[in-house]
Order: sequence, then C-alpha cells, then structure tokens
Amino acid sequence: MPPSSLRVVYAFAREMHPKTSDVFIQYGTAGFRTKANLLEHVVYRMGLLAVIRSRVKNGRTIGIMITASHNLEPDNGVKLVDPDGEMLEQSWEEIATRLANVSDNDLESTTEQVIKQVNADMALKASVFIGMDTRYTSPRLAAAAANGVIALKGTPKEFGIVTTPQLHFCVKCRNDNTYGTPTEEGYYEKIVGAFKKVCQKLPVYGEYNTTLYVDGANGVGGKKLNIIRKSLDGELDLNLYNLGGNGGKLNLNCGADFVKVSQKPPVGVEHAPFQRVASLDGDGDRIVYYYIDDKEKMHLLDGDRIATLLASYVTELLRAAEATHLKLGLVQTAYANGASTKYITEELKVPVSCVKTGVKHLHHAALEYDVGVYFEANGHGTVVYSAEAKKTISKIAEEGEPEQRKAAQLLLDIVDMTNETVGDAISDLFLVETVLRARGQNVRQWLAAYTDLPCRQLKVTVKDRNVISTSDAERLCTSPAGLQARVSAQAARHGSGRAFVRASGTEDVVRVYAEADTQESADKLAAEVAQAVFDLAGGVGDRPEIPA
Ligand code: 16G
Ligand code: MG
Repeated sequence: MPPSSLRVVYAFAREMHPKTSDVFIQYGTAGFRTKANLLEHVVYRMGLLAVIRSRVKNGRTIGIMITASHNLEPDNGVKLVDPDGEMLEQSWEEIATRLANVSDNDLESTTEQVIKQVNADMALKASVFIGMDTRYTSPRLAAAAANGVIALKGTPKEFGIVTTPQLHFCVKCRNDNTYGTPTEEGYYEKIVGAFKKVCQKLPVYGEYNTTLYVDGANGVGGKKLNIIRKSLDGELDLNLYNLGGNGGKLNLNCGADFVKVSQKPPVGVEHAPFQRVASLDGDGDRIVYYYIDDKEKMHLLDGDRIATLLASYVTELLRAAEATHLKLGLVQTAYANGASTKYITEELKVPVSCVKTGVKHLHHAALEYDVGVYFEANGHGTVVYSAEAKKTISKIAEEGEPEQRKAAQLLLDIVDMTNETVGDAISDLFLVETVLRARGQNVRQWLAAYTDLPCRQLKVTVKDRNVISTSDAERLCTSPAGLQARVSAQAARHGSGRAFVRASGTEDVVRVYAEADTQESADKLAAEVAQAVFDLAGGVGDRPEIPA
C-alpha cells in the first residue's frame, strides 16, 4: 500500500472516531479497559493495529474482542487475539498503547512508523474477526473497530455477540482448520458435541444428579447456555438465572467475580440446599461453582478446585491408558489457596508451577507440559495438550488393549470439549460436569478433597501503584524498601500465615492477599499488610482498619 493511502487513517479518525479525551490509557493485563465513552478512538485504532498484526503474520486472522469482562455496565474494553487464539504478544502491548494515545494529527505518521518498525508488508491481505459482549455500548465500538480495519484495507468479519472464548476459538479455527469450524455453530458442534458423546459412555450413577443451576451474570455466557440448553437431550438440566432482562444489571451483585471476591451468593438466583451452582462472569471466560448448605452457609468451589478436579481425573485416565510418560503439570498463581497447592503436590503428586497473574503467563507456562492444566483461583483457566500428547492418545485409542482404548477415547472427547485457546466458562462447565458424572459425585464430595485455608483480599489506594515491584511470581515484594520485611513478619505471627501484595493490572490500586488457619487470622493479617502498604507505599484516603 503506498504511504499516500494512509491519509484515510486520518480522515476516518477525524470524521468518525475523533480522539476527544486526553486521558492516558494503557494496554493492561487484558487489553484496554475504562469508561465506554472514552474508548471509541482507541477501538478504531486497534482496528488499524489488528490489520498491521495480520499482515506481519502473513495474512493470518487476528481477533478483536469488545468487552470489559466482569466490570460493571458503564465500562467497556478491547483486546486483541493472536492467530493461535492466544492473547496479543506482549511486545506489541507498548505499540498498542502508543497508537491509542497519539493525537489525531499524529495518527497517520505514527501508523507509518509502526508499519516500518514491525516490518509489515502492506500489500498482503489482512483478516480481522470482531466480537462483542452484551453491553449497550458494544455495537458502536465494534463498528469503530471495523472502520479501523477498513481504513487499512483489511477485511473485517463481525461475529456480533459472542463470549470472549468463542471469539478466540473462531480465530484459532480460521487459522488452523484441523481445530474446528470458525463459527459459533462450529464451537457448539465441537464442545457440546463432545460432552454429548461422553454422556453416551458414562451413565449417570451414584450421587451425581443432572440438575445444574447457573448464574449468567446478566452477560453473554448465560445467553449462550440458553441456546445450548435446548440441544442437551436431558443429559444436563440447566436452570439458568441472571440472563439479562428483568432489570438485571451486568455483573451487579452477581457473576463469578462477585461470588469469588465477596464470598457471597449472587442476587437473582433461587437456591436449594446442596444444589450445585455455577457462576459465570460477564464475558463468559471465568467460572466458579458453589453451593449453599442446610444452614445457609456458602461453600465455594473456585478455580483451584476446578484445576485439581480436572488434573486428578485426566491423570487417572492417562494411567488407565498407560500413557503416563506424558507429563501432566498444573500452573497456578500466588492467589492459589495454599491448601490446594499442598494437595496437588502431596496427594496428586503432580508438579506445580507458579507464575504471575494474567492468563497469558499461565497459558505459556502450561505449554511446557504435555498436558498443562492452568487456573487462576478466580476461575479463569483451561487445559492445553501438546501435539505429541494428542498423537499418543489417538494412537492408544485405536491400537491399545480394550481398557486402554476406553480411557484414551474418553480423553479424546475431553480434548475436544476443551477450548485450548483460553479459559472458557462454557467449556469448563462441561468438563467439570463430565468429571462429577464419571465419579458419581455431588458437590460435597468434590469439596471433600481438601480443606481450603481461610483467606481475605483487600485493596489499598496509593499515590502511585508503580512504586510496588515484585519478584518470585509476585510472592515477594522488592520495593518499596522494608515492605516485604513487614509482610513476612506479620505472616509469621499467624498459623499457616501467608500474604503478598501486588499492583493491580486492571485498577488503580494495590492488592493484598492473606490466608491463615482461621478466618479471623486471615482477616487480621490482610488488614495488617494493608496498613503496611498504606504506610510504606504512599497510601491515600482512610487508613485500613485492623479488626479487633
Ligand atoms: C485480568 C486477567 C485475569 C487476571 C486479572 C487480574 C486475562 C484475560 N484476564 O482480568 O487473568 O486475574 O486481570 O486483575 O488475562 P488485577 O491485576 O486487577 O488483579
Ligand atoms: Mg472475563
């Protein structure tokens, strides 16, 4: 493309998507996220960047997802999806930030610089898939993204309302047709199809019952489950709540993030004692389970529980298939409950790695294993299988002894049921249901595997959260000076005490996590650490209080 045609970049910006705000915006842990009315020019520019990225990748398809996940309705956001369905390569985050913040007058020249810097051949074709969540501000932003794609003569394809993982899946399929068909229907065919196949092989028995309640967070995930529900032939009886409509507001007092952080059941869901409930987040990439007992106490089954459930079952199947030379490992973050890590290493005897918060870090660490299970405690995770693992399992499924074959065939269904591109609430839901069904277990039996250490999370507002640096996968705080010493000293005063602090990647706060052998201790430790952050990292506003 001759440089003169870059004029369109400026013309579209000025005429349709002008930059009306000078607020600096940064491509964070999961893309740009802020108030929806500050985003239109940013999303337009991400349309431009997606085209450049597609050309650098030889015309392979790139994804743009318009969503602010578990944030409330007034927010929105945008993130880019790379050709294999993973998050945008980290080295491009700085480029995205630069492009998002230049003035309209400098946009044309900056675009030209970026093209040179990444050495994009602008004569190549470029393809961009665009998806959005259910926010009322999303259609306008999706249109801005499409205009960005068109401005650089790329081809946009709009998917309308889809979950974030559905878009990741479609991008992957478009670039690798062995993975599936790049449409929403293709997604259901593969993932739900695999679940139905498994149900044929595993009759319901024991304590498992096929009724599942779901909190849809008034977002896109619940809506998609409503489509799926009709095709399940009674194998899973989905009772769906918080589907949007009836005045229910997206993520407000409901959804996976609310349930996990507040440790409270969501509004809008009818509860029956010991009934299994799954809670999704607003864009359908996170899931936690819980139940309420007969004394109205809530019991949470979070990402750590899902990870251990899946890892233990897949380990069992690998053993039955006699494929134990395939190395299975689990990836967690510092937020993983200490009891889960202990259970995984000591009981399951599965290796564990700990990495920094954010799906991209977990995903890459999981790829180091033949079978890599990764989950954040907050419910974001999936399983990835190496090409070698898939080949080995397929071979056993065809040529093994009868018992081996049976296990390997089940494993193949499980691989198909898994969205390997990114954590996916819908795929994870079917995986969990598969394991509980295979084991004839109810939620209480699932919970009985180990006992969580009580924990507490707090946030502290400081002048500049970048004063906090960490090492050892965020488990140690290296600055400001003296903070780690205080954190360690406080943690040592509580039985099984563990605490850490880190700067949030999505909010302007410092996060505090603490766990200990009683809830009182965990609460106290969290408050003490929050005070230390406040004192040493420039706290603003009210001092955190320590419970008596
Ligand atoms: C983003 C991340 C999530 C992480 C969270 C941490 C993705 C897709 N999402 O939502 O994995 O747990 O940020 O937020 O990577 P924080 O930095 O504000 O604690
Ligand atoms: Mg999400």
